[in-house]
Amino acid sequence: MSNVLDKFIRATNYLSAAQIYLQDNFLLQEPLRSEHIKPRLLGHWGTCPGINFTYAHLNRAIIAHDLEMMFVLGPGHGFPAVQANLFLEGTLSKYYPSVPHTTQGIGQMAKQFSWPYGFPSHSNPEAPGVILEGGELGYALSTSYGAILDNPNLVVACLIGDGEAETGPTAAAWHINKLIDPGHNGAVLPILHLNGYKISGPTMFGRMTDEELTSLFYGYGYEPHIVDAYTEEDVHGRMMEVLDTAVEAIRFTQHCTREGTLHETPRWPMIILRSPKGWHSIDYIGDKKIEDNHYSHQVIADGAKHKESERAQLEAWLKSYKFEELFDGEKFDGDIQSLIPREGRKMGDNQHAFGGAPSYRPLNLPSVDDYACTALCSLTDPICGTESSMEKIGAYLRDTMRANEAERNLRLMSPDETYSNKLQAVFEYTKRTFVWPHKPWDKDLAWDGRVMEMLSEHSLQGLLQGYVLTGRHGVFASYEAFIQIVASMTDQYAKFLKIARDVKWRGTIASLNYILTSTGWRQEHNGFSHQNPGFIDGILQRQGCFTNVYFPADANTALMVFHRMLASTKEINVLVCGKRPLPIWRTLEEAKQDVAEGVSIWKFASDEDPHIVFAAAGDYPTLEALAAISLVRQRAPQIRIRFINITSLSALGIGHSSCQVLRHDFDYYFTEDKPVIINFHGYPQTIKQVLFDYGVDSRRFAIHGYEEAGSTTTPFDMMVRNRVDRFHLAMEAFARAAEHGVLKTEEAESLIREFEEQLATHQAYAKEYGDDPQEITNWVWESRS
Ligand SMILES: Cc1ncc(C[n+]2csc(CCOP(=O)(O)OP(=O)(O)O)c2C)c(N)n1
Ligand SMILES: [Mg+2]
Repeated sequence: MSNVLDKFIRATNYLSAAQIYLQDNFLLQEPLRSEHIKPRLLGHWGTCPGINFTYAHLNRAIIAHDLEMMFVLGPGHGFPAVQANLFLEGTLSKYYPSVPHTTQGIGQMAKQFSWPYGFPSHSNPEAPGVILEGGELGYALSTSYGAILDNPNLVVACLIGDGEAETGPTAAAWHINKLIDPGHNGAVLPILHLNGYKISGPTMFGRMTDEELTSLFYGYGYEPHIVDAYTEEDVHGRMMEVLDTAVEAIRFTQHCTREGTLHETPRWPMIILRSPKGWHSIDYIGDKKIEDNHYSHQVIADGAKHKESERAQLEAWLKSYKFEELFDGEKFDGDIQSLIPREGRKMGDNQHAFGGAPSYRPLNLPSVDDYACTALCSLTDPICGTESSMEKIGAYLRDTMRANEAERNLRLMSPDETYSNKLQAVFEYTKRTFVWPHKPWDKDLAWDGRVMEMLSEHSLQGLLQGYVLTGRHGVFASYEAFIQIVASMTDQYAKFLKIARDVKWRGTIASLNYILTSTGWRQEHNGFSHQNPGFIDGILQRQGCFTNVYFPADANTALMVFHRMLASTKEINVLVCGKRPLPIWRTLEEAKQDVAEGVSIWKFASDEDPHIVFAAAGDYPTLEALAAISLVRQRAPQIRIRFINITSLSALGIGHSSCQVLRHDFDYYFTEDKPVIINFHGYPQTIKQVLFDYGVDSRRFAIHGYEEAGSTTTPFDMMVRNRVDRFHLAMEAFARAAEHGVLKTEEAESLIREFEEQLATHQAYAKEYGDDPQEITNWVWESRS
């Protein structure tokens, strides 16, 4: 078997190197000349041999144990190795008929690698079987764990770079084993690729002793197995033995749990593969140590096109694989073919990685009508008619989980915040998954729960990506301020999605859905550190028709948004709203329309032929804008006002995604020439960028939003400090009305002075009593009869 494995690895090593260097003479049938070498050598060699070694051994294990296995590669720069294996197993030709399993196909694959309009240099969504780019390192382990949730027969072999393992996200993700119930989930087999080096120096893990490594990973809860290519006489034998042991351990743990005979904490296997970086390549170039050193990371012998000596070294190295013994120009050696798993078992063709049926099934969504709030904002009673959007969503999520119980395809990810974000209704149906020991006083914990709680946003994001990319549904609920921790991961996901959406053999997947709550406007008790509406900016920068940011103004609208998010596919959706009770402004029917259209004129707060337009995006900003309209109407009734609510912003501007921008043209809502006062949940700059493409006269727009002002203060003072409160908005309206001759200048100045005094009085009140005046807290909308 060692000989068979060796041949397979020689073949994939050769094919990996051929991709990096060759634009011709792909089988080295002629002496290697300069013109055979690509003009721009772009790729990474050092990690490839270890990947090829691992992939070949995994193939053997798949065949021996009839495993349903997927491969997740952490260091995505090792893509030549993945591509070589996809080619060898026939998956590449299946999805790319232009790359047949022939000499010509080898040439195509090699020439097109890292070539303009060819194959990318890193793992990518256009490669079959890939669910992680691995360009930005650190996310392989959490993504792998996401893939095996609710896939009881799946094993994900996850290869983690030892440099990658230094990242915070990977460091945290080792703990995800504590959330994996072997009864209902598959297993991740982590393989730490300990090649000792990263780009330009040694790795921390590479210089740890076996004992230190074993203790570390044992402490994380794993059973570590070291395969040391430096010391093992028979490294193939050792790797086979370790893989067999690992597979048996996984199956035993799963079997016992499923039979109800495992009661202790499960201990999953993991593998530490100690092998030289750039294994089996060039020892030295001049006096520079290449193999087993960081110099093998990228292209070695990068002067080969122009320097004869390096070309000779490159040629000798490539010839050392004796590829001609492995491929006769038509077919690969029988031993190599014997190591290719049967159809349905090839790692690159694992159907979980492709979305679509049968992995993806739409959710059974309960009717939203049953959850609608019917008491609209009352004229006199400040309490009646208020509802918490989050409590509504919690109830809806609970029942959606219940409605999909048989499918087991919906999970909530939360960094320890299900309760504090008021989504705890889900615990009437499910629990937080937690497999490590429970104490009698623990609450809402179970081995098998639909809620994944871990104080590691990176881990949750990775879990969600892995879960969604393998066809299931999930929601990530976070404090708005702290979701920024994963902004870069979301960016990377958005890149993946942007490309994946156009790959025809990738099937439907659910959208990646975020609920951002505990928003900055009600962080008066936590203060400045808990205010950060920046995440939405990143989402709105994503070009394309697949990102939405929703700002539901009340619980009915929040419900409709949430329903839309769960039903949508291949998008990134962000729902932003508070968790405390707020007035209900919209019937469910109106809310439906607001969400469908993204922007709407609220008739109850609007006059015909307005002098001024107020617009708001966000629940607290909407409330303050409506309160401002009330004030203006009381003090200057001659000013006619229109109120517009913006429920959705997307990359293309105001309105809802999929490139359907607005039902009517921009001027229909915002008029051609009237002043517009926008009260926005996030940074004013965000709205400015959205407005730019509408070609508006910016002098017409006054944009109020979060101005980075905050502290431990009262809720209303938090608004005032950022000038999004009713008084600042009303003052803005008076000033604009005066500019347009709707209000006399002296009258406007007098009103502005009066409101400034009011603000000073409120501030003094807050300082003295530590709270807001009742008339602010208990304000209710009074309609004009
Ligand atoms: C988060 C992140 N930081 C930095 C980089 C730049 N980078 C690319 S490869 C690499 C070294 C990776 O080392 P390792 O994980 O050991 O990979 P291997 O040795 O298998 O090539 C670095 C730092 C990156 N891609 N992602
Ligand atoms: Mg490394």
